[in-house]
Parts: sequence; structure tokens; C-alpha cells
Amino acid sequence: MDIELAQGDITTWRVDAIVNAANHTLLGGGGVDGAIHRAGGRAIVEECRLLRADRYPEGLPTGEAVATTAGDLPARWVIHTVGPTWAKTTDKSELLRSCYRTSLAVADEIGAATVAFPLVSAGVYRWPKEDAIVQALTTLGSTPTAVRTATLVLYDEPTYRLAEQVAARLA
Ligand code: AR6
Repeated sequence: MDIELAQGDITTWRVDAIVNAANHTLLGGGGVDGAIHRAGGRAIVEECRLLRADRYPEGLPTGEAVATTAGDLPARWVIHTVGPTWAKTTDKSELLRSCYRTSLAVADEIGAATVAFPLVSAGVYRWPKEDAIVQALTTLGSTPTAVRTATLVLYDEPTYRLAEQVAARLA
């Protein structure tokens, strides 16, 4: 799989699937989740409501992923995953890596060949950006998948520059 870095608003990405840094409720929130729900329209929240009623009455567990329509977005699907919140005293990085692995597994199930990821957990959930980038790139680079291209979309310029530095160090 090719792994690319890009900067911008993931809701504008024309790929098979974009990943959403969601929360357990699947019903929207702030950050990239809010942006996806605003730009994607009612169809996403309607499908999320059905998923909550049928498959996830208690909510989507941290580290897992599930796909819905992308509604009005240029992508075909949204893959919702729930990252862990950052905690100084507990190492939750396995859950963060699980978000990338399970999102790729869902992409394989639905036949998505191109997938764009945000930097899961690195906003409202306060994961330090540099480590979030390391977890993202190392997990994407080591997960067997039929996905052809994974793009890590960094929202702002400083985070994009940081991701370039981390990628160069890991290469
Ligand atoms: N495109 C790309 N990246 C974005 C965009 C965008 N449009 N908007 C924000 N980011 P966050 P989390 C970046 O907070 O930390 C929500 O309320 C942002 O700069 O979206 O996993 C959910 O409902 C950061 O680097 O997700 C949950 O409750 C990264 O995306 C909670 O926040 C992730 O930031 C999830 O928190």
C-alpha cells in the first residue's frame, strides 16, 4: 500500500472512503466529526442512528470501525472509528493503532481501494500530535490490506510539516 501525506480538509477528499474520528455515540460532535456530518448531510446521521439501534446499542467501542454512506461528500463511504482519549498514566496506544487496523479491515470489506485518514485522537482527545503521527504511519505501514493508497490528511500546515519530518525519520 502507498502511504501519502497531504494537508487540508478531509471532507473535500475524492477517495473511496474517508475515515471519521468519531465518538461512541456515532451521532456527531466537534472537530473532523462535526465537519463530516455538516458536509455529508442527513444521510450519514440517519445510517448512524440505524447502526446504533441494530448493531451498537451501547455505542461503537473505542478502537473499532464501521462504514456508512458518505451522503453529499465526494467520497463514497465514511468509515467511523473511535480513538482513545490521551492519558498520561495509561498507555492506550494499542487502541489508537486498532483504529487504523480496523478501519483498513472495514475498507477491505467494502472494497475501498483509496482511503483518507485524519489524525485520529489528536484534537479533542488531546493525543500528542507527534506520537499520533508515529502511531498512524507505523500501523498503516504494517497492516496487511488490499487498500492501494492510504492518505494521512493533516489539517494545518505545522502538523503537515511535522508529519513530513516523522515520515522522513521512519523511512
Ligand atoms: N479535515 C482534516 N482534519 C481535521 C479536520 C478536517 N476537516 N477537522 C479537524 N481535523 P478531532 P479526536 C483534525 O478533534 O481528537 C469530536 O467531537 C484535527 O486538527 O476531530 O479523535 C468527536 O465527536 C486533529 O488533528 O478528533 C469526538 O467526540 C484531528 O483531525 C472527538 O471529537 C483529530 O481531531 C474525537 O476527538
